[in-house]
Amino acid sequence: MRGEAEEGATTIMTDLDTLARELLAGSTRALARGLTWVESGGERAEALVARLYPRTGRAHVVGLTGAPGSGKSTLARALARGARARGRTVGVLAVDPSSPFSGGAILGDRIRMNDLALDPGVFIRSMATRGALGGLCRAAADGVDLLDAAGRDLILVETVGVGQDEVDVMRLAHTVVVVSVPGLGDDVQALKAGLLEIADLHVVNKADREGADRTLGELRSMLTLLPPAESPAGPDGAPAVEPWVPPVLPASAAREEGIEALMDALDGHMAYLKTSGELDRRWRRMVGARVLKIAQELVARRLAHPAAADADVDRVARRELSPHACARLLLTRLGERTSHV
Ligand SMILES: Nc1nc2c(ncn2[C@@H]2O[C@H](COP(=O)(O)OP(=O)(O)O)[C@@H](O)[C@H]2O)c(=O)[nH]1
Ligand SMILES: [Mg+2]
Repeated sequence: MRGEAEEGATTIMTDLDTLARELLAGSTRALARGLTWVESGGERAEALVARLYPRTGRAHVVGLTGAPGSGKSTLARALARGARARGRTVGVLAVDPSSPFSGGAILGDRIRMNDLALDPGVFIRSMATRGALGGLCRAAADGVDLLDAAGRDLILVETVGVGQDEVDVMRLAHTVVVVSVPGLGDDVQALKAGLLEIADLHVVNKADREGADRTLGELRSMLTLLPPAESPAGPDGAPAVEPWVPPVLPASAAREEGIEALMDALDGHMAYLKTSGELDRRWRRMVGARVLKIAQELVARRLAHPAAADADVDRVARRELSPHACARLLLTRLGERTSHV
């Protein structure tokens, strides 16, 4: 938690060059400060990402998604420990789209993850962007860039698997892990949220509980109903590689069971992405989606100044202009304005 002393100390670091340099050198304080910048967005966040973006591309970005309470945070912590045991550094971004009123939950996450706080090789941060249209995705992607540039080998992005925004956050990951728990309800929920389609890996967490085997079986048979993945051609005309079949793995994050197998599967997926050439294609899709999100956020924020449209809307009210023509007019004007929003 930030106190006055730290605030005071960090103000001398607000200079972009210093911040970027310290972040690249691995300073966790600079990382924390930078994440606060990208959380609030705006000009300095853009400038920081612009500075760091060329230094990204090393990390394996893994998305963890699933219903609230399925154990994503616990799993992130277990994976962080496992990765540390393999000599890797870790960054965890818990992305929370909720309103200002749910600050308690965010704080709770921070406290639960505290036992790893003494290891500088694990950096954990909850991120909230309050009500900003598309801002969640933008901030999450920027946060991943910062962690990547700071040299974190494994980046875990945790988000509740409800709503389009969160599915979009998962599209920023190389590997998407969908977390379910024993019991049918959650599988149906995953299906509803379109999560089955984006899963590269399934974890049935809380396998210490009754019914885990049944859930594993149900999930596996549900997956056979999905259309088969296209067999990707190898890079440079190499023979086609077998399509990836998402593994369904049991785990008990709380007891740290099944974590090694899960880490092997994560490595296996990255190896698949590389050998199949899918990594480049996926990366292209990832940045494409990201650019679009940023553009959407910019447009949404500019349109959020209703005064700019007042005169035109008056004309619509008088039926001098159609609503469609007015909307197009607004967009044209947006393109003409160069001001930073
Ligand atoms: N029995 C059992 N409980 C777990 C396991 N993993 C997490 N939990 C518990 O489930 C609750 C929700 O966990 P949390 O990680 O906060 O879930 P999240 O909302 O998905 O991040 C907590 O009380 C955890 O202690 C597990 O493997 N087995
Ligand atoms: Mg959580």
